[in-house]
Amino acid sequence: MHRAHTAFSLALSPKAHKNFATWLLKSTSSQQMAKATAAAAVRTYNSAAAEPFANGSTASYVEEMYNAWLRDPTSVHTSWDAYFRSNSYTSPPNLAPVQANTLPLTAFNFGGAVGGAAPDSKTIDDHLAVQAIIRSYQSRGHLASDLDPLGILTREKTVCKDGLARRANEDVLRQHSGFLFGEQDMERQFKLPSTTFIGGDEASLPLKEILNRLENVYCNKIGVEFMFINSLEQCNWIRKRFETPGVLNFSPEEKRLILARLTRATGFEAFLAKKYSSEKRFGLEGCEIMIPALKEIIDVSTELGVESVIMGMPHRGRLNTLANVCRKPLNQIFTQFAGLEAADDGSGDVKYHLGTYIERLNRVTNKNIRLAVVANPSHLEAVDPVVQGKTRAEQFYRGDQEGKKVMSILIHGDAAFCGQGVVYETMHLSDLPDYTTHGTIHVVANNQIGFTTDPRFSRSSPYCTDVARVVNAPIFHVNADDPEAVMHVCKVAAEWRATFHKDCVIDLVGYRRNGHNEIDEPMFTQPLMYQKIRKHKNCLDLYADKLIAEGTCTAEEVKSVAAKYENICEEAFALAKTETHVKYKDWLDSPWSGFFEGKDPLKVAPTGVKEETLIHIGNRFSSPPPNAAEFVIHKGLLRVLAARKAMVDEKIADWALGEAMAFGSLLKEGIHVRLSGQDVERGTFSHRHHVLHHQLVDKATYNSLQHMYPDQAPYSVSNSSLSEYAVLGFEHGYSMTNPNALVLWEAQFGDFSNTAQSIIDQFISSGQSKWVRQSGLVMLLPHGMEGMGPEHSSCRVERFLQMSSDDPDYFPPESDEFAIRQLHDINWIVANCTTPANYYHILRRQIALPFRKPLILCTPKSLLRHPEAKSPFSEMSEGSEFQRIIPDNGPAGQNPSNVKKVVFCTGRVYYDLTKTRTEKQLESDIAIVRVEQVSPFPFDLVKEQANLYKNAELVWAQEEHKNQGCWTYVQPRFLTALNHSRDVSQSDQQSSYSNTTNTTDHTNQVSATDSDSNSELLQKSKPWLSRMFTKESDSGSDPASPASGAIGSDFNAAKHFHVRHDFNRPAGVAAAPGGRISKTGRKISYVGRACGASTATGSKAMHIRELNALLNDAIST
Ligand SMILES: Cc1ncc(C[n+]2csc(CCOP(=O)(O)OP(=O)(O)O)c2C)c(N)n1
Ligand SMILES: [Mg+2]
Repeated sequence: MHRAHTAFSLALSPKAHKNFATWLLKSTSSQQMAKATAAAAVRTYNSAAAEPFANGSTASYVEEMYNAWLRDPTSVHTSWDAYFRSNSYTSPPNLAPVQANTLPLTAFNFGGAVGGAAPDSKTIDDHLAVQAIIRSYQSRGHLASDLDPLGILTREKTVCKDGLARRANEDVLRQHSGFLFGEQDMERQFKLPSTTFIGGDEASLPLKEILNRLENVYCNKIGVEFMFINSLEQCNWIRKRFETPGVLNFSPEEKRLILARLTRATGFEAFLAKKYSSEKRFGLEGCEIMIPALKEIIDVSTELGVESVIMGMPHRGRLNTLANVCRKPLNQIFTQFAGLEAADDGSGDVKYHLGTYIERLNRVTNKNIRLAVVANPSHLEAVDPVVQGKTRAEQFYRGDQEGKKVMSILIHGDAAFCGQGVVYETMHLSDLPDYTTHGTIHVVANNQIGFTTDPRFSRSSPYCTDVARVVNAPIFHVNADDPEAVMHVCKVAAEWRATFHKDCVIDLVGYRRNGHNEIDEPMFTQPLMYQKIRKHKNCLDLYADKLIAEGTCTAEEVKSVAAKYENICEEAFALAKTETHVKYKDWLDSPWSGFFEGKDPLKVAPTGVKEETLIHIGNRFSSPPPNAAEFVIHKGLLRVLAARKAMVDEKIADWALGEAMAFGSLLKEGIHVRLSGQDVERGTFSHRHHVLHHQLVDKATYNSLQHMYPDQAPYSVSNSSLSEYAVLGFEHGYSMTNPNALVLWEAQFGDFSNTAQSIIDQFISSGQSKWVRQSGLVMLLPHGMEGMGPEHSSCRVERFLQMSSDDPDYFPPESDEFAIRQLHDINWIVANCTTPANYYHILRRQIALPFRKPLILCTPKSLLRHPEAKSPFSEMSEGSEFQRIIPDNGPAGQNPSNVKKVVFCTGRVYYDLTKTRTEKQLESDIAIVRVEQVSPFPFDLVKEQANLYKNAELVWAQEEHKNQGCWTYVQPRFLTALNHSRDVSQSDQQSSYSNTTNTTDHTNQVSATDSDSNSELLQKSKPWLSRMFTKESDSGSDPASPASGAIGSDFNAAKHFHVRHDFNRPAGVAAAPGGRISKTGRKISYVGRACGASTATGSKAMHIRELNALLNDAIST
């Protein structure tokens, strides 16, 4: 039905009508054709043509069909039968009687093979059927293609009426499966429609040949899914690439190259299996063709202009990719197996997660290429958006606006590709103007299993790749045991990307020869599949046999290529043995060449700027576009701009202005600023308004921050797709590329960041520790309980704080460099600013630091418009800086000895507290101190404040519940700050978020306890554990460690925890005996809500009651 309907639809437009006639007529003389098309053209202008439905010859033909069908449904072709049955056809009033000026089909003077007469209905039916069959193959041929190397899913061929066995079955051909053609029709010539290229130079072919060619193209080792693509041009492009005769012919040189690459891929796994038989490596066996496949994609892309490829991939085949695609030195890879300690900072990661970056000559294209594999966590697919962000950033910095020079390749497992939602979320970034990377090639290493689970139980979609259909990406399924088919698909994929700059997917259907890892037993769960696998020859052997049989190479050559590679491996293996340490820096995926060199690692550049700069930015930010007369701005926004201008004139800034000052001044200094997130252009709370929209012209916008200075850096602010996971991952990736950029992601409300939790846990908080990779990404998280109910109240700051790596029990040495050393040592910064000026400074400090740390910033909602939450320009101009703590500057601060109570707090509750204090007239009795930078904890300033108010009671007041907010983080740190001591109850381990250590993976550490040598290893990798079992008298100072350490020239923090600990110990302060100092000094108590399960109450009245209670409690003496 669909086919017939399509044919019919084609008849509707004059052009389509021509097409229709063209394919129907086998050999019409040009004159006849001209007559027919002229008639069609005339029809365009007659009254009938104005009808929205068909007319003319086709219409009358359809009507004839319809009438015949009404009389006897079996008298018409099954396609017409189905069509009319579907009620899709309604006879329009103008169809009968036939208009006098229309041309019935019989007016065509058929010539050539059809005898120069009007075609009979069988001829037409047969042509329609052939076209429908061609279309069926194109649309659904993949359903019957021979994709499974194990043959488990491969369907048997069926014998057609003509006696030939074919794969295309009912699923493919539907109503045409038992089509009317018999053997007698097989030699009949059929005109080929313009939507097929199987004919090559031939305009018509015998039916038998048509079917054979279609079988070969669509139901062989490649299954192409593309007919859902809405663009006819793209569909035709793909048809041409697969249907043109001879596309799968490879030259002997090409074949030998494939064989050589496959030999390396296979040899690498075999070598590792031989040398490290009990190690997990997540080998590629069963899908080794992925390596030549990636190389082919890179070769073709390089040939087409790509200079840099950024890859993201999971565990499977990762080492092989590093070795044979990136050409990472084999000895560096083998060193990872040796369980060596690291020579540099960081806790490291397991070998099959590490990234790399390599620049090398592509020998095939003779062009230089950069290859990066982005380090990834165990969380499958989490790296996808990170890779995209990094790619986008690299394109941006190279001015590669169309993605011609930089591209990304994402490699997936079959189970993860369909199972993980972030794949879908990432796909949806693919065509967004500010997020597109102009086409990603996705490669699925489809081994038809996920750990122990069959696809039958892990997905509801027919293919693991169906998610890609949503973005109209063509999907090329291919049997991984057919190297030439795979190479062809890869070539097409690379050309597709270069032509259309859209995503596409290669589904390499292979198998997994071993268990999930090399130690797993797959027969427990997939016995039948593995019986087959055990008998199945590997791809290399199959291909070598084929090439030998056809005479492309000899058995000796095959052997010698393999032996040569094994030699290379042996040499690298010997070299690896001489290594004593691994270096994490060798595994860095985003080196920042030049950034660290020549920098004083303890120097922060000033963050205040000249007042005239602030005024200039303020004036620009509050002005309409230069063509204001034509640009119609919303009246409400004119008021916003006017209010901004008034503030600038008064030299004060509210939140939005403070932010604009930070952005504008950085842009002036050549720092690219990129802000992304849901609705960030306006701002969720309608306070930002960076993009002004012309009220009468679509897409006419003005962004003043892009027009501050003629030579400024680019500013980009982008409303994102409604995804946190992918977008935060993307921005993290973006921030990895260039340290000289301020990249910010804003959550709509802070709580929504939890849907990006894997990015936060796996990348942002632990990335430097695991992968020596730094990022200065800023997360803006609206936070604060304002009676809006439990949602939207909390960014769950307690979780971020719990992941902060500063030691609660350790007071670092006090010096002028206290703050910067703390920042250097921690994994990220968590802050909650109460003033626009401090917000401005902390943003600028991100760039002023000589290193990069992620910044987690609780941002306000009501403070955006709070009359007191404003800062004078003097707090942002030269000489001013970020205040980690804002002391009480009122009567209490001026007369500290009279103060009875000091209330420490953070965030917006400060304004409630001061209001209550004023109401109660306790300004001299109670000091309120704001902790603006919560982590790393300002031990030094807290101590200073506590000393200032010697006689006062100390409390921490927070609006969040006791088990939430900052209390659990600040409490032990307050005790340490107040008593300058270490806690007794903790063992000696310094906090560190990344919970793996150095080079040895966790499993090995656990099993290591079995042997003496291994327990030594354990002691090395977990010194705190061994210390727990030493006598107290042994655990004093470590004579080998310096009493105080200077940061080395390369500014790596001391590499091992015990060294770091001693390095941090204040000079002259001896370690406490056994680390046991009891805390008997001052205390801090908690004021606020009790513990709670939800972040806030749903009742506004209750919220106010609770808030008042805590304010009363805090502000009382
Ligand atoms: C988000 C996430 N959930 C669960 C796991 C645990 N896990 C590791 S590998 C794996 C199976 C992956 O299967 P597939 O994607 O097909 O890749 P394959 O291992 O078969 O190459 C699972 C469930 C994980 N790593 N990440
Ligand atoms: Mg799998």
